Amino acid sequence: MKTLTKTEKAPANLKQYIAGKWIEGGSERQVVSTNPADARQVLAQFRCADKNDALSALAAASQAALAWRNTTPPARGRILAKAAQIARERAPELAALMTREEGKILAEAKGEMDKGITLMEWFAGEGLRFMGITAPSELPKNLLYTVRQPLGVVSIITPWNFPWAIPVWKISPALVAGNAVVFKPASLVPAMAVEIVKIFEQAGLPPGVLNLVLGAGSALGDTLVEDPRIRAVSFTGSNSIGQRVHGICGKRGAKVTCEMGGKNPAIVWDDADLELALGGVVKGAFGATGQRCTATSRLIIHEKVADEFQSMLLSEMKKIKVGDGMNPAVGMGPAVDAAQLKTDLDYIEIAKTQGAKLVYGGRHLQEGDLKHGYFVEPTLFEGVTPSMRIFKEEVFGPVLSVTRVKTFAQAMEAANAVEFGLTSAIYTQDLTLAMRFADEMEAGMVHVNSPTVGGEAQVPFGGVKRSGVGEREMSKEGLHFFTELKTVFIDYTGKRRESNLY
Ligand code: UN1
Repeated sequence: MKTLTKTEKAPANLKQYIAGKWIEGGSERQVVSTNPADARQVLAQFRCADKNDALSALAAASQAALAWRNTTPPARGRILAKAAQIARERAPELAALMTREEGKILAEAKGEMDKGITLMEWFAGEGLRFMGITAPSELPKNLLYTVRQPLGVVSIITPWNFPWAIPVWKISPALVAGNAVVFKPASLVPAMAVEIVKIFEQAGLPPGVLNLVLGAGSALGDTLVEDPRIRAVSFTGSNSIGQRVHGICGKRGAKVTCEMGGKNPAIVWDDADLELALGGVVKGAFGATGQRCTATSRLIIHEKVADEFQSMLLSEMKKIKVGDGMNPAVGMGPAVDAAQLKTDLDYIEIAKTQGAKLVYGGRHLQEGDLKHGYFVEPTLFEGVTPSMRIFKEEVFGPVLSVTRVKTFAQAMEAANAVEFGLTSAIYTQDLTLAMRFADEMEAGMVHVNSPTVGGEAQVPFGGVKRSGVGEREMSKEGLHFFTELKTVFIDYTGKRRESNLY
């Protein structure tokens, strides 16, 4: 353990939240979380939860679920509305915490706070729209209707790259639907997770309805996926883990949604407004240091505008100042940790070895104070072909590869030539091409003249192919995932029926 200098704030000592109590984790393992922009800054530390803690959290959730399911959806929605209000008041402070803990620049952290708050508000409103249908019956004097009911206990497993918005967009629908939650965030962002739970606690959520376990997925994950009390698992993270989670849930018949990787293309066509495309591609590729599953990682460009666009891109990339995201002049923050930095640098080497041409960037930045963080340059490769790993595999870093094409058919073939299918973009003024793209693109989300990133509370978010399995997130679909649908038949004839048609 390092000694603190006088000016340094002592790192927060984080706890688990089980059955409404903040308790020390039972594992011997201690995790220390540091600022990725300057790893000398220790932000927080915690003793990990062990399997027994996960089981206690499940027991607490099972117990609390009984009373919680009998509260009304509007009442549950009001707790979410209150949480949204608290979050809005605390947004500036929480955005700063997010930047220190995850590394994204402050403007992006503020954007993420806003997005999560909107999601809370939207799901709060869903408490008043918790509707089924009524349907006509084949039989006279029969009422047919559907009702949505809570599942019971659900587990929510979240990544580090959106430490506020992703937990919020899973926890909010789970709660308003009447479920009790065990929440396991990524170990790299524990402080943000604790703040999320505190907000719900302060908003009046009863003890046991939301439980937090902090610790490694390798130690807790199996319990939080396999335990028969868990009726649904909502996971966002890597493909390897997602496939495992999906397999286990499938076997035991639990609901599951896994939101996984992406290798999202942006097509820039010869008639595109190149300035508009430039803004979108830069934001999509280098925003959040490329650490989002919606990042633009493949630029597929018409050869006629390729030289011009590439030189525009280059001069824009040179302007991106890399550094500590708390500095307002900085345009791109660090990789989240040493392992992600290594992955970025490894992929840059692989791309070179496989014959892609490095046009810009590619270096680990270590000048001056940067050496204390995990900084890599925004990076551009050209001459990338669909057989190269840099074309096919998710890097999760600020690395963009360029592929030139001559025809729209070639562009579509390249765009769809990967195993992922999360999101996509096309820049064109041609309505026919835009519509063909919307039809033919194998992705859960399609953008025309806007970047691949982002999503809105009221519409579904998620992907096809290896990017996702299970229900979409956000919107009604995101809420419905956390419910069981029941069909009710009420016969009010009041006398014996001679025959039943069905
Ligand atoms: C966004 O692009 O704003 O992990 C959301 C991710 C996605 C969320 C992206 N689940 O990057």
